[in-house]
Amino acid sequence: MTKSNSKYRFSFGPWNIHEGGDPFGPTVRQPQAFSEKLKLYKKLGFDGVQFHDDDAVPDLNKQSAAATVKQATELGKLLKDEGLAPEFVAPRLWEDPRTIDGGYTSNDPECRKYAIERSVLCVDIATALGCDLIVLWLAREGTYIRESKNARQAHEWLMLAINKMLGRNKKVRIAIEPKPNEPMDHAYVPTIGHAIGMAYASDDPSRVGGLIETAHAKLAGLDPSDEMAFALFHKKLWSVHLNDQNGLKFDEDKNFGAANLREAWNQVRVLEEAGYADTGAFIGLDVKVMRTQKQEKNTAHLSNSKRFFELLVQKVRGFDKKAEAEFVKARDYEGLERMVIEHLLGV
Ligand code: XUL
Ligand code: MN
Repeated sequence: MTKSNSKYRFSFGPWNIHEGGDPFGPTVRQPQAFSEKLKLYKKLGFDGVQFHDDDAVPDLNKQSAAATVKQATELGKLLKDEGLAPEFVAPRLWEDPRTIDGGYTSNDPECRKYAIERSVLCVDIATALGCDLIVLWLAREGTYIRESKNARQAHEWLMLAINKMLGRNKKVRIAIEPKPNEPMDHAYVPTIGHAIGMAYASDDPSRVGGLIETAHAKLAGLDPSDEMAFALFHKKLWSVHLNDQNGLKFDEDKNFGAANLREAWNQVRVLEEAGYADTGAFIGLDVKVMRTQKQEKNTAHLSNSKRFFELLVQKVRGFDKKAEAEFVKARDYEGLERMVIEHLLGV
């Protein structure tokens, strides 16, 4: 159980401050340099920076591994000077021409080789940054049509890639970020149950866990708080991407709590009950500002989502636990629901 004075630490990725381009229209805001974005973290109340490998080292495909590691080491020092922690590094395996058909599960052995090499380099980047967590969002590891890949074989290839990363540095942990679809029709490892199944089959189950994104769980038709509880039961919830999602459509990355406040409350409730704040893991956000937002207010989604989370923490801590237990004992769930809704409405 999280203590009443436990403090949460917050993180986001530089891609969360973006220019508003979508598949149907161009960008609508000016890009901001990474160095400018870094200055915003503390101002907005965030202590952790989430990275893709090429957020940390933009030219990594064009230079030697040694130059990449050197650049990452320098960035690690800069972060330290700013009082920021690198939360995780994620290999970006979905933009290169060699990953058109996926990386680890591509049918082309040369492409699979590239994906593994890049992932091993990602481990080196994380190490140089002073960070022990790799996040794996398996973007294109899946299919547009079932017949294009052998799914059983694909899981062997996924396992091979995970084991290669585990072998590269014995201190590194891997958190799989499951998502059921988009950009693929069906992605492999669509839920946290699948991810944890992979963890136990790996060379070192103690170093493979998960990151749960609210929107991804909802796209799988699942309740995000139960997904989190499942991972917490296995002691494998190593980060979260809190956001929200309005039904089954594209991955919206809406503000935390903005589509379904009660589901957000339940996510906070599960994290509080499990003592998440005291594990030292971050509350990561993966939120997109609305395309309509003007340049000068392009970080409102970050401060707002953080605020909604903190207000819900207060709500969870202020809930009458004794009355809750009495309703449960009496099996009066109508009464319990009324108390929850009134509490959320501030009645
Ligand atoms: C994609 C997604 C990614 C991961 C990091 O839907 O959520 O941004 O969080 O690679
Ligand atoms: Mn995410």
